[in-house]
Amino acid sequence: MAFAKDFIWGAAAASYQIEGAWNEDGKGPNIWDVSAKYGHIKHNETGEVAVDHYHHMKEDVAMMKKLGLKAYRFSISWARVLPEGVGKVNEKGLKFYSDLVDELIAGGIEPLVTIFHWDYPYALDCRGGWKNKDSSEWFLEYTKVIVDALSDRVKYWMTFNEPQCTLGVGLKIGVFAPFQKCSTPELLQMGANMLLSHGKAVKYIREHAKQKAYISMAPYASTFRPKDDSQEEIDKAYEDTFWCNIDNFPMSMSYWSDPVYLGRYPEQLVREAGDLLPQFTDEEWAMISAPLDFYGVNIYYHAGHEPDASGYPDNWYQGCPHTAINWPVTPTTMYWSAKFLYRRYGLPIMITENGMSEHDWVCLDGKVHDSYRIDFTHRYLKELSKAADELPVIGYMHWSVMDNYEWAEGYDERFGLVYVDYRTQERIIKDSGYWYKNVIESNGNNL
Ligand code: GBH
Repeated sequence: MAFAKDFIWGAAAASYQIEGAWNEDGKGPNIWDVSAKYGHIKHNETGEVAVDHYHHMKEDVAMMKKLGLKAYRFSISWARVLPEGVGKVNEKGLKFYSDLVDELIAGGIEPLVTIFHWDYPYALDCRGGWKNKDSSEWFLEYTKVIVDALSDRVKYWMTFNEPQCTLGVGLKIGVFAPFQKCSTPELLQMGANMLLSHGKAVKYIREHAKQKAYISMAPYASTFRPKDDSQEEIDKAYEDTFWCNIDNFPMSMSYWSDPVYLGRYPEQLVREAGDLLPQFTDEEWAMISAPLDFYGVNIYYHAGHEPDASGYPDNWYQGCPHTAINWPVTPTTMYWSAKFLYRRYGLPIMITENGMSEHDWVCLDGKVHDSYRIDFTHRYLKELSKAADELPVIGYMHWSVMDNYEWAEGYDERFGLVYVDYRTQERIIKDSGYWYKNVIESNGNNL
């Protein structure tokens, strides 16, 4: 079992979850800034301060160096760069990311940029957000600004983080900002605008990046586990994994990935949506499905079917290990997700997120002994290593580099390799952080 010599070991975070400084240096408000505190989120917690990464950036990059990271995946706050979403550029905001990139490169850490990780500018939301027919042009304008400013140093670009959450969780079930419950025709229109945004961004990066760019999306995997090793069960799990119809499309994998990687909508959706399905011109399809360089994917746990006679879905059982946020520990999702995604889309896989939440605390000796996170990551990485023996896997980003704002869960759930005391902003590397450093140093050979 071996990972490639140039395997990219890293960790990830996202702007709204770590930066804070929500109204400083000219930043405009985003949809979380304006609504998180009004009863949608546990304890009404917000990212106004978060872990104040905006003011601790150098210290945080130094910490990443200490962890031995080879890469850091972060996202850019659209409204920090363009306070109104379009129009006037906020040079101070842009400089923050430029400085971050410089700091990373000086520390030997590869920057991986996520263009959009959920913090949509409020000014654009007021103009209808993704419903607006101009929304893909807005996304393009934003992409231009950051690509022009950073592509001399940034090689890796991911357009959307988990578009399933933007459309499904934010706009269908209304659990994430902007907390809306839109109709099916509206969701199809918004999804189409997001796909088109992806396409326009990819085209711009390809034509204007100042060096060769490596581009992907970063959806999450919801992969079913085959009941046994027979080809029949494997095929069944594969079909279920990519199932997409008029009910589940926002949260499905294939609604996003089939257009982008295969140049078509999933068949069942086409049948069921009929005339409701927004059409693209040939030119638009060409942009949406322009070849990408790898398949980025966030992997947490196996999807489960409806509970059977046992009372449990098939990703769970009585006494099943689960993390603090109540997600089952299912390491084989690493293997099966990589297998299925490679079978369908044929591109090298990069794990753009994987990790677990716990309610860690600082022990009497001043350290954070998170043995469960070590065991969790060890198990998942062994499955990834098994996949890497059978297909190209190019990198792994642990979620998260440090504890942060866990969206609707507020600050209760801790995902970091580094503990943060939210009262003092003190950072303490957890046992898992030191363990991960050893994994990186041995290129995974000690797993
Ligand atoms: C990611 O969300 C986010 O990118 C990140 O910002 C967040 O902090 C982190 O992970 C931890 O939550 O179809 O049954 O398999 C992950 C949220 C987890 C939601 C996996 C969908 C799969 C459901 N996703 N989940 S299933």
